[in-house]
Amino acid sequence: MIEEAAKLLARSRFAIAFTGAGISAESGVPTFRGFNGLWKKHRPEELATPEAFRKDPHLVWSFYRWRMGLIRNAKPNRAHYALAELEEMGILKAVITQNVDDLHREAGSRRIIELHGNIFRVRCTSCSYRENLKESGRLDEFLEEKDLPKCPECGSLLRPDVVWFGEPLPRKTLEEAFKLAERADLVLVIGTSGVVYPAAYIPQIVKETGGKVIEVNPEESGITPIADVFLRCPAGEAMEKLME
Ligand code: BV8
Ligand code: ZN
Repeated sequence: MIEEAAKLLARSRFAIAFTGAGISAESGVPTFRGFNGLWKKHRPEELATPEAFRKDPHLVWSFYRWRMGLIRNAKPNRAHYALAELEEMGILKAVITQNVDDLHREAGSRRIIELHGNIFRVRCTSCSYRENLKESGRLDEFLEEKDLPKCPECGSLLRPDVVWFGEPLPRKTLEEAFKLAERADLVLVIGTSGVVYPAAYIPQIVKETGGKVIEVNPEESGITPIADVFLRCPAGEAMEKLME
């Protein structure tokens, strides 16, 4: 199977990657399913919503501060680095990710489409203020804070700059991702359960426009039925073998 996947990759003219929480599992970042009950008995789907934030912003902010703390200590793994290398080699044209953990950027990928935002960016609930806490160097102080973070421009409540369940994805980002999927003749799908929409349309668009689908996942997923090659193994191991 690996040989077949390697052949498809070598023959591709416009390959893209589509990644989910599973690619960061080996970096120690729990997947959404991995979280269940992990954080004070809450399920992420309950917390990653505008309703939860309206009802109890303290609870949602402590969930995101806890996750930011966890993710900032995580390092990219072999799978992230392999995608950055494939981009270097001119084989991979872009990484479209559902993840908010910044690990593709840390691994050196350049063309990254973050469909669901980035956990290190915050934005104001009223004005257009946005801040990337890693770039502004305010991440530590932000994580130590216990109070609700306020906008330095207008004093309103700040929120994580991620897309919550029930919220639309940024139109421009989604359009760019769909255009890449239409152009792609191959999509490398790594570590996603393929149940979250509209992100999960990406591999389907590649398939419908005549492209090939290679999936890397230790379990079957919503994408497996359309996969041309299904590598049933963890991302790090599969990507290492693919790069040999
Ligand atoms: C939208 C950012 C419409 C936040 C995320 C009913 C009510 C309300 C909405 C809906 C509904 N039914 C459907 C919907 C739509 C909903 C949706 O799809 N829900 C699902 C749950 C059914 N979608 C939305 O709400 C989207 N918005 O539809 O808006 C709209 C339009 C106009 C106007 C108004 C509204 C927004 C979805 C974005 C949600 N935000 N993240 C944050 O991170 O805090 S999504 C979040 O969950 C993650 O980003 C991830 O993408 C997703 C799933 O989490 P996981 O399952 O953990 O991760 P993943 O799916 O990647 O699965 C892990 C996989 O890895 C597994 O398969 C596992 O086997 C594998 N794995 C494990 N270890 C490894 C591995 N693979 C490789 N190697 C390993 N080592
Ligand atoms: Zn503001």
